[in-house]
Amino acid sequence: MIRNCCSAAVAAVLLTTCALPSPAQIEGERIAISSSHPVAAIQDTETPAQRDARMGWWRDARFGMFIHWGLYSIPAGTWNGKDINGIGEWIMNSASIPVADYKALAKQFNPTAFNAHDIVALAKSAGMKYIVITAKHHDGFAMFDPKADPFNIVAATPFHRDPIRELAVECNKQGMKLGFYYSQDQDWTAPGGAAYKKDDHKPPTFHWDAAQDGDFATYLHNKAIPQMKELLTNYGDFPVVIWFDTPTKDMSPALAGEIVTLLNQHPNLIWNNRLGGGYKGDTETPEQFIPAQGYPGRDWEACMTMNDTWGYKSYDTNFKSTQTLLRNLIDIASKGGNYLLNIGPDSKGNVPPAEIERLQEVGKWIATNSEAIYGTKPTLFGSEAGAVSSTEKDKQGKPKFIPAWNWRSTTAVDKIYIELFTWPDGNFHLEKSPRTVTGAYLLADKAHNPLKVTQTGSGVDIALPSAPVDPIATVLVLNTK
Ligand code: H79
Repeated sequence: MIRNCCSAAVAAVLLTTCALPSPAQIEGERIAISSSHPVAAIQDTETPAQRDARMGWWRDARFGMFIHWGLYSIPAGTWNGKDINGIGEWIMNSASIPVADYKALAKQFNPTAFNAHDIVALAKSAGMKYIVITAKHHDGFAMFDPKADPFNIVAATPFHRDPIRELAVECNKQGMKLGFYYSQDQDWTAPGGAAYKKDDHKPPTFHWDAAQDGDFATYLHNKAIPQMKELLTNYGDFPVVIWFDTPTKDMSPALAGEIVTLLNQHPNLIWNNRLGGGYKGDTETPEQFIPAQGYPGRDWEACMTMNDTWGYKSYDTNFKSTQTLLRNLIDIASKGGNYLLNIGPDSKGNVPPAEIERLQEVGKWIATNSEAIYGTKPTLFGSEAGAVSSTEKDKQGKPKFIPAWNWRSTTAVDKIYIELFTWPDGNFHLEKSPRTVTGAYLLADKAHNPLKVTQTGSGVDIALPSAPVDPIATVLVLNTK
């Protein structure tokens, strides 16, 4: 008998089409199904305990590396001598490059400097716990070795190597997790796959070459689903994540259901909210912004670039400072999210030095302060993140959230971490402490020399040294009960 299920109709659907009706699911408390799907996804049928177990490593991880790498790294933001505005991996679309011309780039792609060991080691040294790489972006070029379509790095380039396999091997060796980004909806070089059409978006995002004409379902059946099958089965323990993107209305509930049937065969897999067809997936995915309060009750991951592009652009040097990147990580952790921070290797496979430098600096901070990031829970306060303006409005006309950057907080069972961005003069003062503070020290101080704690009514004062240990963020640890 199915208990705790929303409606008889959904229960019937579950019984007839769900791939995984195990006894545990039938016995357990069921997570409510929010919309009726032709195929129940694992998120619809698992118990909260099963969900916690599946999401556990991901929730603890907090920091991952996004890699956008593909043929677009060859033009690197320039086409026919013109700089093309916008994000580098969109150049085929933004410059309306004909399919045949874009496909011809494959013959020049020979990234001999690519070194999977070094990339995984870079992620490790940055303190990242997982990598998500573009197995196929919107341009339709596969960075792996699919039998399903010859437009791929092994068959169509002089490189003839599968960087996804090399990364999988290295991730295994170095204890890193690996996930795949797969553009399931847009595929600008496959007939039927140029999914951003006139109806959905303003020019120049509709298809621009007759070679793109075709039927979306045919594209999905002939290319995307077979390739996803190969990605899900040919790489050992990986992927642990599938990162979908840009669903349009072409991805009907029925077509998305076919993909879900495939995903359900991999019960530990985590996938995001961008499949389409009404599926919510596991994670919210704010892109290029950090939500004011996170997403209470939902797992979430902010994906962000270090400069203004995902795929390599030779002239984009607008890199954020290490301070900004690190404070973003802390801000996100304090709101219960993960930070998926992008690198964009060039057409030889080199990671831009500005990216390496920043990642190593972030990693240095984490090496000292990891305890305040991994496996922590969100802030017990909240108002330190900022406040809604009484005068300014955002783009939607709602009161604008103005972030504050004095400090953030993360939480453990018996500790409160305060990540101080602005160094207070003398004391760190908490107006109201949610727990009794029994002691305090600076995390960077290996001796844990106690700092003076003074109770002030319902609040507390912590006496600080005159200067921060790290001007970007110094972590104050409060022992609590
Ligand atoms: O993979 C990265 C992006 O390529 C992808 N998501 C991240 C993770 C993404 N696809 N679409 N979008 C992000 C947003 C779309 C932006 C657009 Fe445009 C605005 C498409 C058309 C107008 C930017 C400007 C790209 C072309 C012109």
